[in-house]
Amino acid sequence: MRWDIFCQIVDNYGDAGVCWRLARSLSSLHGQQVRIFCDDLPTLNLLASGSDEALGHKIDIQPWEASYSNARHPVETPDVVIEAFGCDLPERYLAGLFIAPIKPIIINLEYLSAEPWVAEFHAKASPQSHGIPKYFFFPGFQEDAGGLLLDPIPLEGGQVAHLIPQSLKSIWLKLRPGAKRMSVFCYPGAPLRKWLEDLAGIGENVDVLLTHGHAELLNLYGEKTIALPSNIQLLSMSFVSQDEYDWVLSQCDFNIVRGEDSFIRAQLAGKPFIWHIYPQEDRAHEIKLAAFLDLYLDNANQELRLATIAAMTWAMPSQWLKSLETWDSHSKVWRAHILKTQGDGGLAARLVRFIA
Ligand code: TRH
Repeated sequence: MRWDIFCQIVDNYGDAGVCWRLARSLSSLHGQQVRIFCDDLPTLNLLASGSDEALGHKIDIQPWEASYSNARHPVETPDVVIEAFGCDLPERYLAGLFIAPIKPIIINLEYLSAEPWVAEFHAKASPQSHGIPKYFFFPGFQEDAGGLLLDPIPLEGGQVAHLIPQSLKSIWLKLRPGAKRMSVFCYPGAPLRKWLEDLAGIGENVDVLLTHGHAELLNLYGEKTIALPSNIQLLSMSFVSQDEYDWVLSQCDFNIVRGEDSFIRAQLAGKPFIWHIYPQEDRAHEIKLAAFLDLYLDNANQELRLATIAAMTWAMPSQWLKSLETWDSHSKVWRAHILKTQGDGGLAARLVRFIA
């Protein structure tokens, strides 16, 4: 089937990251024909770069405007149109669909949430005045929700430790044997400086991998640069491919992630993590975080519950790092749980089945 994915980039990398990961899955795992219309090609190409060549050719990346039909090139009517994160389809593209002999199905792909109400709204029709069938599709953890976008499922860290990506070889040589290893991918509002200073106070050797742009966040190269004792080594990474980022997450003892896609990747890495959830004015993000922790800590003991909730609400590491080992084993149980509940192929597979 032919799929048109509309990807409107609000900010950051997630919109492009999720759309590219979905396109990869539909194309490589489900043999679908995929076209992406995006209003910020440099960001999408950044996320697409690093994926294997063959795939890059199979997925047709187009600028947003290319979706407007014109005299010379009427729209090739797809079978499915995805409005990623509820973006609005261009009027001129829709007009092309109105005259199309065979109408596609429109899918409004929503943001991921662990909140229980998601399953109620999932797969519900959204009647449109133009008569083209449209449905809500809610990603989610619950059985009767739209599932999680997991593809490609990364191998467990231990199995790939020796496969150091070329782009990371120079950094990996600087890592200290026996030192704990952490990666950081958070929003500017995180109390990162205070957090690292508190971590330093614990006295352990920790190598901290700062993902792209976080060294600047810490003003590492500016005047008031952060002065940390030598037991903390800060290493600044460039932006790596999605699969290389998966590898980094799998090789760390602890990860700080954010948004939506890295949030899922951290869980698949089977390692303890902080989810720096995308802050929303009405503090709705706090309810989203609590809903996830209810699922994530469902069968956790009191010590781990308190440690994880403290960490995820930015309590300083000295208050919870002692529970890291317990948390690590819990993370592996949670990874297995995710893979089991998404054993049907997760979001991409459920989408294909929903359309069939
Ligand atoms: O970049 P984000 O903060 O994206 C956010 C969220 O999607 C949020 O839901 C949305 O509302 C907001 O954008 C507008 O975080 P996220 O979702 O983790 O996306 C980051 C993507 O970048 C993910 O696909 C992983 C990828 N990535 C790399 O490929 N290489 C890297 O080096 C890093 C650090 C990330």
